[in-house]
Amino acid sequence: MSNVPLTSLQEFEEFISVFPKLKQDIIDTLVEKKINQEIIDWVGLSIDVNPIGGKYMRGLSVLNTIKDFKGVEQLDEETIFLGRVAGWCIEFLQASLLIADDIMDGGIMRRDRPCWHHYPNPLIKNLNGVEQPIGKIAVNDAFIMESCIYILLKKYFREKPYYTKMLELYHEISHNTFLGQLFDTSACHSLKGDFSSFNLKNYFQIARFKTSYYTFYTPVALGMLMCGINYLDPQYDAMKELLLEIGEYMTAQDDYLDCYGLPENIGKVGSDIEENKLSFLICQALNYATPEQIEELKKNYGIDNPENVKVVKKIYNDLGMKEIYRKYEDSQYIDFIKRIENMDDKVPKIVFIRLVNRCYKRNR
Ligand code: DMA
Ligand code: MG
Ligand code: MG
Ligand code: MG
Repeated sequence: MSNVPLTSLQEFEEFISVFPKLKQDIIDTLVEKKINQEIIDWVGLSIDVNPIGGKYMRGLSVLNTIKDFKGVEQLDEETIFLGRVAGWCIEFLQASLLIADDIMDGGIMRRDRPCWHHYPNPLIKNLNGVEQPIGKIAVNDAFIMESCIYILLKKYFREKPYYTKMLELYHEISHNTFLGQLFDTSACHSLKGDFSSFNLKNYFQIARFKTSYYTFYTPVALGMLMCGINYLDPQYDAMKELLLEIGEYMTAQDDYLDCYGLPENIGKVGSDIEENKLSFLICQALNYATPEQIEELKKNYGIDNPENVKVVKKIYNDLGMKEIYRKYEDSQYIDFIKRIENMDDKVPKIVFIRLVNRCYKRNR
């Protein structure tokens, strides 16, 4: 199963090559509205920066799913192009989510550049010699990124028989993600040292809502929809459950990398401990810690101070967190592969294997 190809460099480049056209489509709608050039430039910059620079795992997965269901030889140019457009729409959703997420999480870096709300503001240049950040307008830019989805869907899919279903899918999974983000941020606003809601059951529920739906379920559901398959049919319930669990797995990895990943690999600076996040690592730590260690965690977790963070990381290390994680990552991977092997063929197995392999042992 490890020899299933991930996305080729060529497909990666072809996916990216569609982007300038989509940007132009969006800009054209602003020109039609006779919007000021300054504003058009602002939106243009936001489009140049925010959806770009990620791994494009979500975006690429739509066309991969179509290929896996139909077979590459069956695809015409239009279907391939539309698969990429639908994929870019998920990347626009991701762009909007990340802008908002970085505001809520106090992010500094994203994809090796400043988070959008810290990004140099193109309209207020060097006030008193000091560069000004985008700041609060970033909230509105998150909305604009999200609205780009519907400009593109309307332009390219309006005449398709599945257009309404596609809109419903984007709306529903966006809603689920927003709920997940609410759950995530409200959990970390609990009193410092109050770990009463910090358990793996809550953790995986948050992960499912904030990540799984838009990251794993949506690309596959979209690909199926574009192949004329009703992904909502109960015969695909097991598929949905597996995809949501793969999303939980990827979120646990994100939390591990928040603490142990290298900024040059992950393109961001971890802050889950400082932000009092209900993260995979703190849940695991609470499962293994002695009462004394739990007391120390209560005193030091959720404080934005390097000394307190150091104490938390030392406890993680004393508990053998890297080993706990490695065991989880390996055993979960083996479990996924076994389940995929035992599934019937309603969904080509390669759809899942590609996604699981994309995650396994990732460091970025
Ligand atoms: C982010 O979770 C989830 C969404 C929907 C963007 P997170 O805050 O852990 O992500 P990151 O570590 O990338 O900031
Ligand atoms: Mg977050
Ligand atoms: Mg975040
Ligand atoms: Mg994170």
